[in-house]
Amino acid sequence: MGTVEPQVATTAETVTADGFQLVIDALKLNGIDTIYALPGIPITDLTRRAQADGVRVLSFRHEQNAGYAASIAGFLTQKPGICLTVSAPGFLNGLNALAHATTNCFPMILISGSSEREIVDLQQGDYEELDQLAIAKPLAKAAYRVLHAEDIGVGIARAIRAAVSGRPGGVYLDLPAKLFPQSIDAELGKKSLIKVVDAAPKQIPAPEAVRRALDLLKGAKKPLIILGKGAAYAQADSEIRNFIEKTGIPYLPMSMAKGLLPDTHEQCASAARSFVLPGADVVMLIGARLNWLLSHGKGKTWGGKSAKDWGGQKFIQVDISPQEADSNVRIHAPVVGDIGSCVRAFLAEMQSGWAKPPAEWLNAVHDKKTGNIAKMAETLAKNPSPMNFHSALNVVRDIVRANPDAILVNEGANALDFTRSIVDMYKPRKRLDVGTWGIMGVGMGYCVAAAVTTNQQVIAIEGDSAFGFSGMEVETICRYNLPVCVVILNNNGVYRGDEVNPTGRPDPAPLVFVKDARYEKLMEAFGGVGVHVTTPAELRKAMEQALHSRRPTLINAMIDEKAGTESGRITSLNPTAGKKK
Ligand code: ADP
Ligand code: TZD
Repeated sequence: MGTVEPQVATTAETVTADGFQLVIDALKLNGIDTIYALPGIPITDLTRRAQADGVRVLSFRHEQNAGYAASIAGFLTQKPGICLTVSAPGFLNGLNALAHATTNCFPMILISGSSEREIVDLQQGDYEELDQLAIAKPLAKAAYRVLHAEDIGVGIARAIRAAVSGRPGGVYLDLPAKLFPQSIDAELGKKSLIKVVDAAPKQIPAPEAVRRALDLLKGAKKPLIILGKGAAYAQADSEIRNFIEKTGIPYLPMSMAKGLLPDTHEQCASAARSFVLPGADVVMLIGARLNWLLSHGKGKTWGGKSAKDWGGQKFIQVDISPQEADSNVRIHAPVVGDIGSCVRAFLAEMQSGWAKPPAEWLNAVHDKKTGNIAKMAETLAKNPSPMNFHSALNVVRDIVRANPDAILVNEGANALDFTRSIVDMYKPRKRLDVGTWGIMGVGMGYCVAAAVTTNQQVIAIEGDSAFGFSGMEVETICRYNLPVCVVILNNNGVYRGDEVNPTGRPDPAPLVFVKDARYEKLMEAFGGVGVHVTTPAELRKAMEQALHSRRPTLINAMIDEKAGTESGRITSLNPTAGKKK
C-alpha cells in the first residue's frame, strides 16, 4: 500500500474527502482517540492516516489481542473500544474478542476491511474472500456494512449507539475495500457525519419497581448484595458506596467488581462467600447475572437440596437489560434501569429511614469472615520451598496494597482463583480478568489497553499457560514503552507441571510444558527487563523495581510444579476430572 495520502484532494472544481478520511473524521467527531489495530489490505492507509491525524494507533502482533485490548478499553472508558483488522483471516482473529465483548457486556466496535461485495456474493474467489457480515452477526450485538462514502457517518453513529446504549456489547462494522478510495465533496462529506447525542441515555427505573425492591430488602432477615462488573462499568462509584453503607448489608463483589468498595471494607463478605450465599434470604444483584459464576442462583451453593434445587432466596435484580430477570430462577423484584439512576432512586426512597439488618446475621457473617481471614493469614505467612501460589501472591497482595491505583490483569486457572481471593483491591475497575467465559488470552491485550487508557501502572498476574496465548505482545508493550509488569506464576504447565506420559514414550503429557522455561528472556529480546525469581523476597524486589522504574518488565516466578489443582476452582465442570476419585 502507498504512503500517507493528503487528507483532501483538490481538483479544479471541488475539494473532496475520501472514505479513509470520513471514517477517521467520524470517529474523531465522536471523541474516539485510540484504535487497536493490525494493518494490511485494505486498511493499511487507514492506520497511517489516523495516526497522521492525531488518533493514537496501537499496532498489535495478533488481532485477537488488539480485540481484547479494545474490549477492555470499552469497559474502562464507557466509550466503544475500536479494533481494526484486515479482511477474512484478520477479521476471524478479531472475532473472538468481538464475541467476548458481547458476552461480557463491554462496548467495542470491530471494524474490518472486506473484499469486493460482487465477487464475495458470487463466490468467485476474491483475495481474502469471506462473507464477514453474516459470520459476525450472531456473535455481535449489532452488525452493519457501509457501501457508500456518504453513509460512513451513519454507519459509525449506528455502531457507536449500538455498542454503548442499553446493555453494552460488541458491534461489527464492515468496510469493503472499495469504500475507502471513494471521494465525495468535502463539504457534503462533513455534513454527512453525525456527532452522536446522548449515546447511552439514562434509563430511569419505574418508581413502583424501586419501592417493590426496597420493601423486599427491608423485610429481609439475612440480606445480601452482590455487585457485578456491570456495577463497575456504570461508574456510579460513590452512589454505590453510599447505598451499601446506608443499608448496612453485607456485600459480595464479583471478580471485576472487587475494589468498587475496598475489599477490606467491614461489610465485604468475600471471605464468607460459602456462608452468605446459602444463608441469605433476600439477595440484591446489582449488575451481575445469575449465570454459572453464581451457580445459576440455585443448587447446593445456594443451600438447595440438590444441584438444581432453589435455595429459597428471593432475588432483586438491578440491570439495564429488561430480559435478564427470570433467566435462571424467579426474580421477585426486577429493577430495570442504568445502575447510577437505580441506586440514586434507592437512596432517595431510603430518606424516609432505614434500619440496619438484624445483628444476628451481621455477627454471623462477621465471625465467619474473621475466622477465614485468620486461616488465610496463617497460610500466607508460610514460606515453603519451592515457592507456591500463596507465598508468591502474598507478595503481590502487599505490592497492590501499597499501589492501589495500579491495575491488576489476571488470567490462568489456579493463578486466577488464588489471586482473586488473596489480592485485595482498593479502587473501582482496577481488576481485569478472564470474565464471563473464563478465557485465556486476554492478558497482554488488556495490559496494553489498561496502560494506554489510564496511564497507570499495570501488573499482570499470569499462569504460564495463560501467558502463552498472548505472549508475543510483550514486543508491543516494549514498543510503546508501557508501564507493565508481567508476573508469570510458572509451574511448568497447564494447572500444574508434574504429569507424565503414561505410555513411557518421549512425548510429554498434554498439560506439561518445557521445564523451567525462561520466559523473562522474551521481554529482554525487545529491550524490556526480564527477571528470574525463585523466592518471595526476590519477587518482592523485582516487582518494587518494576513499579519504581515503570519499565516493561517480565518476572518469571518459579513456583512448585505440584502446586496447582486441575481447572483451579472449577474442577467440577471438567467431565474427565469428575470421573476421578
Ligand atoms: P459478573 O460477571 O461480574 O457477575 P455480569 O457480566 O454477569 O457480571 O453482569 C453484568 C450485568 O450488568 C449485565 O446483565 C448487564 O446487562 C448489566 N449492566 C451493564 N452495564 C449496566 C449499567 N450501566 N446499568 C445497569 N446494568 C448494567
Ligand atoms: N483456551 C481458552 C481460550 N480458554 C481456556 N479457558 C482454556 C483454553 C482452558 N484453560 C483454562 O480454563 S485455564 C488454562 C486453560 C488452558 C490454563 C491454566 O494454566 P495456567 O494457570 O498455567 O495458565 P495455573 O495457575 O497453572 O492453573
